[in-house]
Amino acid sequence: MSATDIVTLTAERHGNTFFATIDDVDLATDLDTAWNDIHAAYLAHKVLCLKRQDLSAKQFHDLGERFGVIEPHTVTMYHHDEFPGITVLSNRTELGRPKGIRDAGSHWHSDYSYKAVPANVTMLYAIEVPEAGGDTMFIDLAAAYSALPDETKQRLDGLQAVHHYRHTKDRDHPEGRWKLLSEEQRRLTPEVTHPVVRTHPETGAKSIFVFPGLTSGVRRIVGMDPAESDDLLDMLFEHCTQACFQYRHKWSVGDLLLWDNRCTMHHATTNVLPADHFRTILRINTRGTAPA
Ligand SMILES: O=C(O)CCC(=O)C(=O)O
Ligand SMILES: [Fe+2]
Repeated sequence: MSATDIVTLTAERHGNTFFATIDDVDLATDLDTAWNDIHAAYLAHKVLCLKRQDLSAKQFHDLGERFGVIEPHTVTMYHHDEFPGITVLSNRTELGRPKGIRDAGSHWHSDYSYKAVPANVTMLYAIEVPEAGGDTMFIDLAAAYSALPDETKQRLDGLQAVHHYRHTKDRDHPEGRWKLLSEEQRRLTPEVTHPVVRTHPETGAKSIFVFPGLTSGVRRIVGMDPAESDDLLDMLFEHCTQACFQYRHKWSVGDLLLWDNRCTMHHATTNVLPADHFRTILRINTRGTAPA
């Protein structure tokens, strides 16, 4: 295909308000011509699954660079040998050592929301997947915001929340992955403040931007009495996690799943994946902009 060909991809919507699959693109050969369509589909559907891809680490990395500046994962020990911007997620062991991160987040979260500048896109590319299990779940937080009563929207207007990496009330909780961090990494993850509702810089849509995951680290709403803050967060979390805003993805080898962290949250299920059900996935995310 020459660079002047126009590609019109077919995106099939699966969730009520978001999540589409594209089955007619081969990123190994068509990235230049398909890029504009992929980007438009990403903004329109929020989560995209590009089916049946067969990519080298470099080709996967090239797609990441189209989305922006690739940001290496906070946990550095599973970076890909050749491309540190790629992180390996896996429950395999190699030479007696874990090959990758076994569980990168079995709780509702948005990537790097604990940083002053959270992630923009996250991309996962499936190398091997189990026959059953290891699904990834998503929630459309723009749809969840739209469905709030006007009165609640007004109440949320202007509120800010404090986020802190892997904050848990119980510091010995087994999911408290902060233990893996060096002193230096801990120094790099201080508390940050973000608006409770953020406006998407490219589409202008508003989304809820607080996350209920046990370890995703929303500590409190700024300037609010702790009981009132807890009640408001609980109400928002219950609202967002209703089935009507969710979609659950079952993986196939070759799936390249990418999502917009500015208007969605996601939940791995690898914490309950049996140890002999192997799953190996390459991961990239790019740096976004400060939520506003
Ligand atoms: O492995 C998964 O299903 C998702 C992991 C995750 O949350 C991430 O890579 O950001
Ligand atoms: Fe994640």
